[in-house]
Amino acid sequence: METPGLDLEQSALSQRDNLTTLQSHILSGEQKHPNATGSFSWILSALSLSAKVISAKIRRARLSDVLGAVDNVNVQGERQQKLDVIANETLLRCLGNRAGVAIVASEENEEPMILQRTAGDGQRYCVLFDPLDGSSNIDTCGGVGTIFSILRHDSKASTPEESVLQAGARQVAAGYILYGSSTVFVYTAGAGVSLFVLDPSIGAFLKVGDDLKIPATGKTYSCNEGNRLTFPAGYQRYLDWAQTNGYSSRYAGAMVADVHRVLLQGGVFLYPPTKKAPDGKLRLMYEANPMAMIVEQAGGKAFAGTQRILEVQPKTLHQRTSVVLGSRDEVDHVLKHVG
Ligand code: P6P
Repeated sequence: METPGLDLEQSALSQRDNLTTLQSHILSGEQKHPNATGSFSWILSALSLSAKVISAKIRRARLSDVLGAVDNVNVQGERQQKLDVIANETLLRCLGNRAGVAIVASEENEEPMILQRTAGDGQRYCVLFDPLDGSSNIDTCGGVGTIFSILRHDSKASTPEESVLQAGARQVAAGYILYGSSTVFVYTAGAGVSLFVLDPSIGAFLKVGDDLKIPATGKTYSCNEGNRLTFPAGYQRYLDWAQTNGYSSRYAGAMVADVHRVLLQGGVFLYPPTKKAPDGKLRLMYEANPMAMIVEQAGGKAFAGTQRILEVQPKTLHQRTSVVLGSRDEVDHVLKHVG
C-alpha cells in the first residue's frame, strides 16, 4: 500500500487496521528471502531495542541528571553530551552480541570496531551509526535522533576501515529514529520506506506507514541561514530565488528532525559548504548516505554539490560532505542555481 505524502490523519491506526509491529514486519520481510540466515533481522531487532532504551533515557534525562556535557571531546572535536555517551554505549551493547555484525562504526569512535572475526558464516554486516544526532538540542527538548547505515561486510578487506568504506549505493538498509514529540523508527531495506511509532504503553514500535513518498514539491527550505554569507554564490542565489517565490524556512538544527519533516511534508534540506566547513559539515557515511537512501527510496533526490550522494566513493570513515536533499522538484530548483 503506497502512502503518498503520508497524511498523518490517515496514518493514525484505525480500529480495523492490522496491528503490525516492527518485529513482525522484520520477520515477514525475512520470510520473503528463503535463504535468509536471520542475521539481518537480528540487527534490526538490536536497533529497535537500542531505540527503546535511548528513548526512555532521553524522556527522563532531566530527572536522572544526564543532561549536559561530559569532560570529553569526541573524534569530531565536539563536546560530548552525557547522552551521546549513553546512546553510543547502548548501541554497542545491543549490537555487540548479534552474530551477524562483523564491524560497527560510530561517529563517537575514531576507528571502526571489529565485533566478530569468524569469517564466512552467512550474511555478515557492518553497522554504522550516529548514536545521537543533534544532541545539543537535548537540554532544550529539541528533536534528536539516531541514524544508521547497514552494509555487507567485505571479508576480503584487509582492514575494518576498508570494509566499511563503500559508496552509499551499496547500503543494504538505512534508517533513523527520531526522539521527538513521539519516537518514530523510519527505515528502508531497498523496497520502500516504512514508518513505525513507539507505543510506550506496550513497548512496541507499531507500523503507521508503508512505502512513504515525499511530495514532489514543497515550498519550504531548511538550512542554517546564519552561515548564508559564506555559502558559495549559487546557494545564495537559490535562497534569493526561494525568498522571492514565497518559500517558508524551517530549521530544527538536527538533521533527523529536519529530514523527517521533509519526508512527510516535502521541501528541501540543505547544508552547503561554508567557510568553517568547506567540504560541508555533515558526515557522509552515517548521516548523508543513510538519509540519501531513505529520501531516494521515497522518490526524492539527494546530492552533494552536483553529485548524487549515493555515488560518492568514501575515502575516510568520518569524512564530511555538503547535502541537498528532499522533494524531487525542490532539489532541482537548488541544483539549477548551484550546478
Ligand atoms: P549547525 C547536528 O550537530 C548536526 O550534525 C546535524 O544534525 C544538523 O543538521 C547540523 O549538524 C546542524 O549544524 O551548524 O546548523 O548547528
